[in-house]
This record gives sequence, structure tokens and C-alpha cells, in this order.
Amino acid sequence: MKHASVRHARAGFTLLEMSITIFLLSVILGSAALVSQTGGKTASQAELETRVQTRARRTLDRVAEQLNGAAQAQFAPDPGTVGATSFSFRNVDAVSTGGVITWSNTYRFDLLPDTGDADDGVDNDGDGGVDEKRLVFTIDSGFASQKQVTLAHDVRELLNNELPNGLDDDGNGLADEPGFLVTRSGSVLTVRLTIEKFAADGRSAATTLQTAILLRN
Ligand SMILES: [Ca+2]
Ligand SMILES: [Ca+2]
Ligand SMILES: [Ca+2]
Ligand SMILES: [Ca+2]
Repeated sequence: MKHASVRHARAGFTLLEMSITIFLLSVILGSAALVSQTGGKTASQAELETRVQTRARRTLDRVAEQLNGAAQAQFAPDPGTVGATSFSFRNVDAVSTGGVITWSNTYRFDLLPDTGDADDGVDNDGDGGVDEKRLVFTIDSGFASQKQVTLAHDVRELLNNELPNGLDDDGNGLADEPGFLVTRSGSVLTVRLTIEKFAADGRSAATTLQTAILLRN
């Protein structure tokens, strides 16, 4: 009788142990699933951010490459401190020993509505961005050899952290500035660019880059 009672107690303890083990296992497995899910989301957000950063970096590098060698007095219109999103310019191709300058043909940058998204305050193409732009570079503008290249899609309508409210929300000295803007102060040209991409689930990533180019006199 005494033996049976001990056996009974022992069996009950085993059941309790099993319950605890199952409970702990489910907690551990649940945590593992949560970690894996969070890990998946983070990786995919990181991937989106990397894609946007790479695209912004490449675009800005190409813009800077084209503007390298541009002459201060050859911009139309002169961007000045207000800035310009569409303008033409010429580069100094060569300077003779007598100081005679050979100018390049005319080049242009234009910030235009992106394909499928008219400038109307609505996300017409349903990609998450409202009125996003594309940046177009024109080689030999106005010549028979004229050629247009789209350097970037998904240029944000306004620079990141800037709202359409007439105020300088990001404190860079410009109010409601577009996602691509070139300003000039003396012989220094500043280029600002925001690229923004949305994932299918609505998450977004935006990268803003800025570079300075020394113009020729
Ligand atoms: Ca639109
Ligand atoms: Ca859009
Ligand atoms: Ca601003
Ligand atoms: Ca603003």
C-alpha cells in the first residue's frame, strides 16, 4: 500500500514534469518563430534600404561626373541659391595656350514626372510614391546628335523630411525643395537628391545624398 502510494506520487510528478517540459518547449519554439519572423522582416527592410542607397549613390555619381568641368557662367538658368531642377550647361572642353576656350555642346538635366505618375497629387501608378519624378540627362541638347538618358526613377517629389507647407522642415535653408535640386553659391555647385522606394506591403526606404562640385570660371 505504501509502495503503491509512492509509485502513484512518482507517476504524478512525471506528468507534472512533462507538462512543464511541454510548456517550456512551446515557449522556446514560440520565441524561435518570433525571432525568425523578426529576422526575416529586418533582412527584407535592410535589403530595400541597400537597394535605394545604391541607386541614389550611383545616380549622384553620374550627375557629378557630368557636371565636373562645367563653367560657372554657362548655366541656363543660373541655379543660384534658389536652385534649379531643370537647366542646361556647357563644359570647358579645352583651353589653348593663348587662353581660348573650346566649349562642349550643351547638356541638360530635367526633372520630369515619372513614367505613369502625372503631377496631380495622386499615386497614379499605385507604386506607393505620390508624384515621384525621373531625372533625365540630355547629351548634345538641340544638336542632331541629341540623346536622352534616364538617370533615375523614383526621385521623391520633395526632398526627404520636407513637407509641402512653405516651411524649411529639414533646416537646410530651402523651403519645400524638390527631391532633386542644384544650387550655386559662388563657384560651388551643390546637388541634393532623394530616392524613395516602396515595398508591396507599404514599407518604404528613402536615401538623401548631397555632393558639392567646384565649377570652372
Ligand atoms: Ca500623380
Ligand atoms: Ca507613384
Ligand atoms: Ca528644406
Ligand atoms: Ca516644407
